[in-house]
Amino acid sequence: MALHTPSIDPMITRRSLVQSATAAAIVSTSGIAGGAEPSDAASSTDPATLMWHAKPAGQWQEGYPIGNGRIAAMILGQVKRERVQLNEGTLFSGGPYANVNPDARAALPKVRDLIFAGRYAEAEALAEQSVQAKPMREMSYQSVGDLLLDFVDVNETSIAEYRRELDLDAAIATTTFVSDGVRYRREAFASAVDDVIAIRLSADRPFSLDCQLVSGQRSRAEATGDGRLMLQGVNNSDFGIAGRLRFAAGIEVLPEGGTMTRDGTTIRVRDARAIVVLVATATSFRSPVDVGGDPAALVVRRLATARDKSWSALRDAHCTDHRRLFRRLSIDLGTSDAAKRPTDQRAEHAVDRDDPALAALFVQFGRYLLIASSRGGEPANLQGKWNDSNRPPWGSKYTININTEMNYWPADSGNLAECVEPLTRMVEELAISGAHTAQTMYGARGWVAHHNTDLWRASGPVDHARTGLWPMGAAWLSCQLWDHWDFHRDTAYLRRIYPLLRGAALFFLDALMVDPASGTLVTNPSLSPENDHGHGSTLCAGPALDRQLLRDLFDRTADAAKMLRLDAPLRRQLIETRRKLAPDRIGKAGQLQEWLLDWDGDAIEPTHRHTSHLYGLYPSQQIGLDDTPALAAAALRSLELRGTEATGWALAWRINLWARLRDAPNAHGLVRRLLQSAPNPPGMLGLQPPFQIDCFFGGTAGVLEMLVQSRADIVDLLPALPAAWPTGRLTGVRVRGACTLDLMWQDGRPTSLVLHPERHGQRTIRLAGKATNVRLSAGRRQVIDLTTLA
Ligand code: FUC
Repeated sequence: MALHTPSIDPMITRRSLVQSATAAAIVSTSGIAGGAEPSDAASSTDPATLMWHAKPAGQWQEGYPIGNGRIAAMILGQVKRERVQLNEGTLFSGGPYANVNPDARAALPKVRDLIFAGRYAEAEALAEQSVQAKPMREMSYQSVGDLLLDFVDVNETSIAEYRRELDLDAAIATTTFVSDGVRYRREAFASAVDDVIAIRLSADRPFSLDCQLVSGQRSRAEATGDGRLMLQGVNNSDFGIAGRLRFAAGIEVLPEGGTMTRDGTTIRVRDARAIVVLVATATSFRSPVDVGGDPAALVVRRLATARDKSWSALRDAHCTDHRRLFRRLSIDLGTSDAAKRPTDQRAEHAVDRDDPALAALFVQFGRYLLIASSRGGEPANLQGKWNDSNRPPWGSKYTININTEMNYWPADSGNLAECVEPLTRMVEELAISGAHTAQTMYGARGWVAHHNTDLWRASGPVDHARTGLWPMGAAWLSCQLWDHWDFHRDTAYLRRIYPLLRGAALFFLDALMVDPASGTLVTNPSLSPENDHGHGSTLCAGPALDRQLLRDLFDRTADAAKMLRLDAPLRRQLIETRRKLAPDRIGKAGQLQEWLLDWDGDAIEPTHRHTSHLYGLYPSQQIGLDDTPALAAAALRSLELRGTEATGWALAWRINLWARLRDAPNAHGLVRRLLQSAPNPPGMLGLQPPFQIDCFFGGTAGVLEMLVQSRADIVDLLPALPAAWPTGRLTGVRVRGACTLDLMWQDGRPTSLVLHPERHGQRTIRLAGKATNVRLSAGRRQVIDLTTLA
């Protein structure tokens, strides 16, 4: 991709590209009823938003994920039997339940005493027995099943010109190949407008197809009309919690030409010119306490509405809807020859070959995934919305000691505010369950959540005490929502989340303990996720993460109360309590202490994947080079001690941490490692199961954080720009304080900066130690004079 010169409006070239692509798509696609020849109309003209592979997915993880935020599918691109694996965001095991252990409240004082006495292993044994939730495991996210498309005439031994593409800008997955001289083409997308997955199969000669719906769930498929199948079932029970959800998946097969018959539950189409297959799925889930919906009726209604539209109408509505979000941000970090290769080959060499465009593609892929997995339904879970197993790793649910929050790190900087709504709603529901847990388990007001939750918003401490007995989930989630507010400064949203912040804070006013050794207020029992401090357990009192989270939580709750003119006495109490928390401490290795005591050197795993004690540096802004240089230097030392070997999400976190330390070489080194080694869904990156989605989101946030940072009303330009991206362009990135900006740079220096403020106010723009102040008027585009920063 060519870089635009600074004098050209960056949006102009982009817009004309986009218009010609859309026009081409409209001209060459036709309705369900009309004939259509295979064409290249779906191919994006912009390699900056195109992933492609020269071979089918070997394993499920290498498929292309599509989703409308609520339902999703993995497209494997296989030639003879195409497997389209289906997901519905609310298909979890179990039913409404709460998981508080009735013995917990009585056992907690003893556990606390043992921890204060330094008898950590005993505390852990007792907690394991008497405090951990019942059941000790949560419910897990499930697969609906597979749509199997068997191409009767395709000869697997004669395949040529194979190519599959995921066009991130159109949100369409395409597979094309030639078999025995016949050219096949398949397109698939998940429409948020029509709430269906839509697939169109075509060839340049009449072809035949067998079509089935299969599922590993307790279910039955039946034919419900010509070309119609409906699969209905009940979800699995898990860990003693009965399956109470009903679900349905329906397909509608619409051939153009040829004949259609049925053989049991197999639909057979012969000699069609093209075939459209529509898929809808739903469950009876209405809320964590209501499973009374009618999934079959929903499926029938969605299919009936979609089938009345032409293919091009479905497709155009989908593309327009997706692009409304996707096109808000564009990124160009320069290009190289490597960019011409298939995406998997680029990823394989991400560390040893210069490929700046791959990092830009990664950002757009992260944004694509968020749109596809977090709109209108459940938040993006541990695998986003893509899971082909009924016993997935960690239940493919919500791990809230880092992973779920990380999923939302790029939502605001990536200009996708709508995608946060499912998270906000989940936190609102979790606060209801969490109030029950706070009361019955701790005898405390407010609400509490531990390190995981699921569709049913379970809030007790699950799994083992050494990973699960961490009472900070509500605090972290609430701070994440506050940050969303800070990017937009919308008072209605602040009013909405204030009760969540307030409830999370109230819990700690009741549950904090005085540490007998230091006299400070601490959490107890807790742990620094999921790190064993080397004194018999992970359990401890007052780890750094908890204290940092509490400072944020108390500050933000007090600030919100002030802005909303509410709860003056509570505000004072929060400010008072905050003062009694222990400060961050620097240990004997010059590191930021992970625990209250200087145990970092004793930890069983010194290079542990979690960098919990660096929360204060990122995502929080308590620690920074400008305001707390000594703590920032200690955080840097901790980061060095943690090393560079880590799982995907842990690398992604470290990219953000190095970016906050304005260390471009280290941040960039980890970007390249992440591009090469993160687990995939899309075959973009080397395979490394188990698959988790978080690293794509954390990595996307990290690249953006290297280019622009914001804090209160300060914007830092190119704080960690690596030498490998000397010239580039970023448009539509959002900064805190309700503003987006377009930035161009050349030879490592900004050449153009345009702000698009949504509110009046003062803003400080900084570049490498220089600063300029600008006054902004809401709705008035402002070109910034960069000479003052030269
Ligand atoms: C936390 C991490 C694991 C994994 C799991 C889902 O427990 O420590 O690495 O990401 O969540």
